[in-house]
Amino acid sequence: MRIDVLTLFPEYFSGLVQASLLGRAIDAGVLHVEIHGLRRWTTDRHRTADDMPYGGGAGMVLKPEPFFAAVDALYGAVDARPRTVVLTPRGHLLDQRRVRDLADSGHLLLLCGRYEGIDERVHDGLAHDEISIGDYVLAGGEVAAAVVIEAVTRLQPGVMGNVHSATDESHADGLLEYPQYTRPASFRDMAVPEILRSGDHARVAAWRAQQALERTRRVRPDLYARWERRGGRNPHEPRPPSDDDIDDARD
Ligand code: JFH
Repeated sequence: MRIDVLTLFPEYFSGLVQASLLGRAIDAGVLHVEIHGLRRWTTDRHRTADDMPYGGGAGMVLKPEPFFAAVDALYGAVDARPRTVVLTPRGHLLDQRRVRDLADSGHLLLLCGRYEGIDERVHDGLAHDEISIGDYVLAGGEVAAAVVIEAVTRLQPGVMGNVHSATDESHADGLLEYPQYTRPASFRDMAVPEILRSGDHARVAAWRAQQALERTRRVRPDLYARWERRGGRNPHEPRPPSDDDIDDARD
């Protein structure tokens, strides 16, 4: 998979691409990441990428020209463009289903804004999706792009061995994870639950399911309600399509 990033702050990504998961994926040839500094496609002597918002209001908005110039220069024809995603607080909420979908695109382009955001014509003319990583406001799209890169990378074949097939499926059943323990059996007066050391696999499974359920009800009543609505079991059943599935495809 190839992931390109367009950003005013390319240096934000230098540590990331060398970090263990991504670094390994890149070394293994499973992932190719290219970070592009947006200022390269500015034309005035001050390398200006932002301007005041039409209609007034606080802050600055990123100009459209550098984004379009970058995309033209990097990919040329419209049908040669990667799947282009803008990170923005107004986007579709990122969840594991969307991560899976992005991970299946062979080539992603992540557009990172700053200040108050990006000129709407970039959204209209270049973006296939708008994605938010959560309902809080970051200072720019870079951290959100890093989240997407990491989540998508661990789904690439060969990156994780097979550990996520099982765990992600169980997360996909819509419940939070059960508590996990490793040695020692007792640590600072905190003991590992006896059931987990019993070797009774059926009781272990039942205990884990009950723990997951209790935790979900307490911490994530929204997930719990959905889990109940869906019949209270069943990993990964196809669900009826929702409006959120339809992203305005451009080009
Ligand atoms: C980003 C920023 C918008 C406007 C009401 C809430 C926001 C500040 C580019 C993604 C997630 C981001 C994110 C992504 C890209 C940019 C800062 C944007 C507003 C109106 C203020 C600039 C933030 N999931 N959170 N944040 N900003 N307000």
